[in-house]
Amino acid sequence: MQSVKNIAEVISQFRCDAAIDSLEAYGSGHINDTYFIKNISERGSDYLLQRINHQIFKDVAQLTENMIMVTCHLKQKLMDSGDGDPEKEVMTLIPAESGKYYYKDSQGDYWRMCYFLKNTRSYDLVETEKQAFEGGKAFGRFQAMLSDMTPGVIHEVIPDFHNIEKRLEQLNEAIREDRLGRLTTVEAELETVRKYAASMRYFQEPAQQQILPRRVIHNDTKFNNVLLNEHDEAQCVIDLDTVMDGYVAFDFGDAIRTIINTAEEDEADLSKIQLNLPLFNAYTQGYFKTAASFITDAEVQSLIKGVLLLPYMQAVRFLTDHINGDQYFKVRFGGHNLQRTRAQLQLLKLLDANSDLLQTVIAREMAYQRQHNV
Ligand code: ADP
Ligand code: GN1
Ligand code: MG
Repeated sequence: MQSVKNIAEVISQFRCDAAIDSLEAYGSGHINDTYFIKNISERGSDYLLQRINHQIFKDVAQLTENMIMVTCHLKQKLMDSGDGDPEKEVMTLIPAESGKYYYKDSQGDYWRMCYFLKNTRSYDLVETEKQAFEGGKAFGRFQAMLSDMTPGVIHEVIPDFHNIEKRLEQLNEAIREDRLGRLTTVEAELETVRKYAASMRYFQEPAQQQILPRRVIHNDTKFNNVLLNEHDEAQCVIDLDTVMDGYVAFDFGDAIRTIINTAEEDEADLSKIQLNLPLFNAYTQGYFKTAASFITDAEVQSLIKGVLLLPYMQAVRFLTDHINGDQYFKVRFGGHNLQRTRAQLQLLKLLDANSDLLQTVIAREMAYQRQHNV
């Protein structure tokens, strides 16, 4: 945690009118540090300041360039269509005095600032079908608006981010090193990971790679990365650090991972992890409402594979980090990453057991959208 003095100094480096009333640590992300800056004046803007995790995002200039490219593209789309408010529906970065959209302080930490969108909120756990439906609409629309962006223009700021082969290699590397001697305590989890490995290769297969278009996607569609307004309507997709090329099923799967689960991502009591099917139906409906305009049949077929892959990949990443000594994800207690791993593997088992049913819902909702010609 930074000192408030240091943060005030950082804030002064950005071109904003913030007369600070209060400053509070904000959000529940696992990577960056986020602070909410409340303006003294009710009419003035509030801001969000973020310390970028430079260990993970090694090239902050490229990371920022990605964000600018994506937010400009989205704002332009809204302006062209006249359908929406670019200020409210797309995040806006604030330039620093240097003109760059980030600032490096004397300690070598990187910071960025954006407008805080008033009267919005995000949810770690989805509460209602309306929220799920609106979340689906938001992420589907986000993909739709980026679907004409040329893949390849966005920097790959974290290489092989959703490449399961590489993630399993990283796990094997951690196992070989076993720096902290944790291996003997994770045998059951490793067995489950190995059992599913072969079935998780769908997006690695040349046959799929030929028919599935690479697109600019969000890559971190946890439900708390969409802001809903005071009426729980979709307003803005946030947390654009990981926007990179990938398959649309990754975003669908990662969203479902957090929406369908009745418990938190790190639930210790595995019996509390259940599938909330009405929320799945609602998200899928909302998603196709906005994604039907661009998504191909092959992509629709692949969505269920994303639903299984993303909790699996997340479990592999949490387990790797646990074995490595918790170097990547923030942890709140010893064994946190292992607890997260167990929760994700439990979720995966339930999703796998119900995958035919989920596939039926996907096909039904897509057919409905096509019939109603949207
Ligand atoms: P992290 O990488 O830590 O997840 P986020 O960019 O998702 O960081 O921000 C953390 C939280 O701050 C979000 O879940 C959301 O509640 C809130 N937030 C982020 N950006 C904005 C914004 N522009 N306006 C209002 N709230 C925001
Ligand atoms: C991290 O920062 P946050 O919490 O939005 C991670 C995602 C994971 C997620 C799991 C850059 O996202 O990939 O899915 O935790 N971000 C990065 O909750 O690794
Ligand atoms: Mg976030």
